[in-house]
Amino acid sequence: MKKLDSVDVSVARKLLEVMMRIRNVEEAISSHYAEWKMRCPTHLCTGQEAVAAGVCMSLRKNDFAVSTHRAHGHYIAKGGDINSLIAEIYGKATGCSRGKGGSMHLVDLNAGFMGSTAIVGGTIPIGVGLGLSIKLKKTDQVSVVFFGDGAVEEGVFYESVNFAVLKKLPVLFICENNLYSVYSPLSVRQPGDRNIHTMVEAMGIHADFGDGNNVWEVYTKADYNIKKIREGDGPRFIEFATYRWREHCGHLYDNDLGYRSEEEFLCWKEKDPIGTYVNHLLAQDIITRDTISEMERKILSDIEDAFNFAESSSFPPLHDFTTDLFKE
Ligand SMILES: Cc1ncc(C[n+]2csc(CCOP(=O)(O)OP(=O)(O)O)c2C)c(N)n1
Repeated sequence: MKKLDSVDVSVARKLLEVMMRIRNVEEAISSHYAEWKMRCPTHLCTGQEAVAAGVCMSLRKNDFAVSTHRAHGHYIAKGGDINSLIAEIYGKATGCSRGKGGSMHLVDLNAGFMGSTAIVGGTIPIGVGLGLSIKLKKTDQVSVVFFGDGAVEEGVFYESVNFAVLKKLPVLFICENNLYSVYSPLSVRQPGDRNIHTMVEAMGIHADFGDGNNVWEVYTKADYNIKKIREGDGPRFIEFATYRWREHCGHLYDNDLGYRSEEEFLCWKEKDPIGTYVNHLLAQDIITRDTISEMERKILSDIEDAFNFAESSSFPPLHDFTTDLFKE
């Protein structure tokens, strides 16, 4: 990391705070999950916090973001309210989708978080449509689309990128390459000599690649690309290499299934985006252990409040069953 000025120092600390918030929320979901009060599937992003935190740091509230089945981190980093998140996972009416969506279907218009979906690739054209709406309204907003490496295997990805390039839309495509689509590694899904960002670059979009476990690298790359998009330079694509720690879907670990080796897992755990960043910040005197503990105390207290809020909220009334549809 370059020598930081005071603005950068506040960004550096905020990046840590956001990553810690995401990690602790996910850990709390994991520890409560077996109580069977959260009755929807959850896809935790533990290990992938740096992409969400780094990309969203340069976004404004009125910028748009859409995400996938693994959406908690993006929702939190975009400024989504954690009371609404936990209530949503509990299926309560106070949830961000009024308890009707669950973990995979988060929407929070106040935070510019325009939706996430269980359909792999499903929100990519929605993010591009939001980009078209920005272009038509002639504002300098940006629409960010988060998706995994698996979504690059959906036809809609190519149609969407092509349309965004053709119309020069203000869209930032962020591919979180965590190597797996459920239990299938990239090696059984794509030719070995291919890498995603160079393949995508061939479609005429600016494409870049970075270490998705290095939050400062994510932030600087995203910040640069977001600035270019705001200047009217058209869409951009960044692939970030990262790794999910927990099972594909659920609150546990699934290495025992044998689809990935313990060595590989441990090697990526060593690259923990939070642990490595904390060491770096401490070594550079950018933060003290006391400040980190203080941050953690506040985050844990917010999370406790969020779980109490979810527990004490009501389920949506039955007569709400047919509201909030596209066509009523
Ligand atoms: C269109 C579609 N096909 C298949 C699935 C089943 N499915 C759910 S998650 C997933 C893996 C997606 O992998 P990736 O996009 O890399 O995201 P990750 O889970 O690794 O974050 C698949 C195949 C689905 N939900 N939708």
